[in-house]
Amino acid sequence: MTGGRIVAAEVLLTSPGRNYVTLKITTVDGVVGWGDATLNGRELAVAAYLREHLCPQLVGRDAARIEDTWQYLYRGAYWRRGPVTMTAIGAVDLALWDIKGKVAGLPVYQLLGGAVRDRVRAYTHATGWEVAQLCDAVDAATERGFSAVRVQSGVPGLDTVYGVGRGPAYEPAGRGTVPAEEVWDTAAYLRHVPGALAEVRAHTGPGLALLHDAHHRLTPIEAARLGKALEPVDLFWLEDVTPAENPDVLRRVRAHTTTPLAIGEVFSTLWEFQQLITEQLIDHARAAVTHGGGISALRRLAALADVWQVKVSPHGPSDVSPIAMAASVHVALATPNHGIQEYMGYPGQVHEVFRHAWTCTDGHLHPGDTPGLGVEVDEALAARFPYEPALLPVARRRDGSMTDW
Ligand code: KDG
Ligand code: MG
Repeated sequence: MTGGRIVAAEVLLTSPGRNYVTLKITTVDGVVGWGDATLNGRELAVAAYLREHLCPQLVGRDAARIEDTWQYLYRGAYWRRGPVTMTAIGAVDLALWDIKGKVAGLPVYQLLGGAVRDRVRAYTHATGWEVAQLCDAVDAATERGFSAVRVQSGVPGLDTVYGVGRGPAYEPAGRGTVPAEEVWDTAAYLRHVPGALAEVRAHTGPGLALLHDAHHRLTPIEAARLGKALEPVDLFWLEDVTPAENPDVLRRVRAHTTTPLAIGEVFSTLWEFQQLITEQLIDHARAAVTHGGGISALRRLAALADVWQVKVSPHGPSDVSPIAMAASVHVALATPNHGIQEYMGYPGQVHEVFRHAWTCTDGHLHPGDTPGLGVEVDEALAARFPYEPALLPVARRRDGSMTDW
């Protein structure tokens, strides 16, 4: 049995604490595969792309032909690449791998060659307006067993800072149809962050892996300066230190600092990574398994990265649904050059809507041994949480001009 032809492809929207877009593919044999199609703040665009364009093309196709379907959808659109297109293709890819695993009676990681490690190291987030509060958050993460923690600090004079929340967890997307506006001041950030992270390092001692996300805000020379200033902190990585639209500029950053660099959560394809990997301008490729085109695409990325001693360390905030988290962890378990998996955790009743076999214990993830991806969606419960428009913030400099959020 291969799973047979696809007889239905449907899109579900749900918001059990935050918005998710889910693809459900059903085969003639009654096997159901689940894919994640969530693109934070642009959910309806992907839902429409799937409903209007891909779902009709999926019906009647052989569910077993995963790679052929990927190629068909990628090359077939003519308008290739881009986050909406690639997230939609990623959702289809995940659902088809789920079906293949269920048909084979095997967890997806077994189909990918089997485990190359016993468990997948994860990092989580710690956030604090003041250093003392940040240190408390780091301690709380290590008490939960995490050996790697992303640290985001408040900046004096700024009321909003990327990664630093007002509640216990930081959820950047705000409800409504118009984005919140934040004020950003790079000079204030650069003055404060090296000292704040040095205090965190002094608090933790040398053993803990500390990560920091600059979230695309710096110019190349500012990025170089920050990387250099943070060298004594011995970061595991400095993330999205500058917008990577011009890969060449990473050469300048690299020339000035040995702080490891991680980039790529907003990338959609292998080609955006190509130069960064082949010139070893980054240490960790951060593609999300869905936004980057699915398991099939992430495996190709890992194969390319492995040649250049670059690790694949996928994006995993709460906007990557538990279905995508499952897929990411299956790939991680079976991929030699996997680095670390981001695990922010989930708000509300997400774990009840998406019942998952994967576990997060002592700072490590495991996909479980349920056939397929190991996630089932409780559709009745999902329907009780209707989609609500929500958007990521935008950012302006102190003079009112737009900058990168
Ligand atoms: O939707 C945007 C978030 O996914 C992003 O801001 C989170 O940068 C992020 C991270 O590293 O988790
Ligand atoms: Mg990030």
